[in-house]
Amino acid sequence: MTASPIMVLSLRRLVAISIAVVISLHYLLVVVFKKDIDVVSTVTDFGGRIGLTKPASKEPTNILFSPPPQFKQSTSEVALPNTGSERANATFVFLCRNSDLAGVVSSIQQMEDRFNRKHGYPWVLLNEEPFTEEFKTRVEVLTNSPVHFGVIPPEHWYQPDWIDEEQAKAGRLRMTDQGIIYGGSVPYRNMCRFNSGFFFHHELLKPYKYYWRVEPEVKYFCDLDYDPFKFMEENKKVYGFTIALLEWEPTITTLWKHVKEFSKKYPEYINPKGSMEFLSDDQGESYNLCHYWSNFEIADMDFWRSDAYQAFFEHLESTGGFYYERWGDAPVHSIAASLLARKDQIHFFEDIGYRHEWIQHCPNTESWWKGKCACDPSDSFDDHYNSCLSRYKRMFS
Ligand SMILES: Nc1nc2c(ncn2[C@@H]2O[C@H](COP(=O)(O)OP(=O)(O)OP(=O)(O)O)[C@@H](O)[C@H]2O)c(=O)[nH]1
Ligand SMILES: *[C@@H]1O[C@H](CO)[C@@H](O)[C@H](O)[C@H]1NC(C)=O
Ligand SMILES: [Mg+2]
Repeated sequence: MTASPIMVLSLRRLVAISIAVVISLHYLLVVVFKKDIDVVSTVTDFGGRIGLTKPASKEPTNILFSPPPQFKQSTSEVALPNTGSERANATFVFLCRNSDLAGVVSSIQQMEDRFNRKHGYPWVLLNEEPFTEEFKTRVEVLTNSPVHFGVIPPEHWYQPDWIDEEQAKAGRLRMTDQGIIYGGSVPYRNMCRFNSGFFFHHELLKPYKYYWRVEPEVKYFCDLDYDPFKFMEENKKVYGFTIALLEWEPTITTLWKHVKEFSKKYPEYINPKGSMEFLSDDQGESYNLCHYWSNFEIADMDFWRSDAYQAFFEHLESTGGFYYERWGDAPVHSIAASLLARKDQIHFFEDIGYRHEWIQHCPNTESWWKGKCACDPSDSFDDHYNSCLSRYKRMFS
């Protein structure tokens, strides 16, 4: 079949239009890409990254072979006037194993996307054994911020020799029989003790005051349009949380007894403006099991480094309870923050949407819209009967 004159005409027109479109697209792309490249080079100038060279930010000779997209991740947003000097004295802290890699990558990427890409806070990853090269590379590609990988000194990690292993083993067997999660695990106890008493002494964390604790496989649901570290700094906060809940009693059977001993021994460390009401429903006689869930924490390491907390930790440590029972760092941190800090120094980060299996906090209404939160505001632990949030809120009403 031959083409009719009309079809030939429209074919010519089509070719002409196509050429015009291609030419204008080319110019458009040149302008757009050039803008990106300029921004990237500005970003490199105030250098968030230490020790890693950024891909060339020079004008590429051929625009079509400009840097691949992953190197342009931080363009317009980083160009906002948030330079190094505007950062708080703070870092992320991530305790993890090489085997946690997939969950680590997922958590860090979310944190970068939701918050840190605009700020450039450093990351500190800690492990009781060295991270593998693969691990480091997979993490480093996720951020333009400095990433520090550290090994934990053995004395900060392993069960001390003075612990009576027979007694510790009996405790583990008992908890295994009771069906308590990680009840039989020694590494889990090492982890809880390290988080309670040692992480903030690590060489890589010494230069910082505030930290945000991150765990593998967690979710950050919302964009953050402010800097929680600056918030902590400006408001002199000591401890920030998103989820508060009840502890499993069999894991901390004698903990409260030792806390009461500590209070008697060191009354000078107990803060008169503290929040015993959060911990106890009978003025301190018994523990109501309420604690802040420590897999999310934004807190002040100088508080953990203080004489008061050091005395508190030393007192608990001397009882061996981290190994004879299974004391979590969450109740330990929470009890200390409640007794040694003023209650107004403990902050509920209501606008940070967060999930650690199987519990989540999803902000409601206004902050949900503002933060573009990828969670269901009606699916939030806040009002659950095992939540301690109402107890926290009651202290301020
Ligand atoms: N390096 C290292 N990190 C650990 C070890 N055990 C736990 N962690 C880390 O410590 C944090 C808490 O451990 P998790 O296993 O998440 O404990 P959890 O949050 O109470 O329980 P699940 O998340 O429900 O398993 C996480 O960041 C882990 O990656 C360990 O033996 N070595
Ligand atoms: C950050 O905080 C730590 C701990 O308080 C302190 O030693 C360090 O000097 C601070 N750094 C800056 C730059 O203020
Ligand atoms: Mg966890």
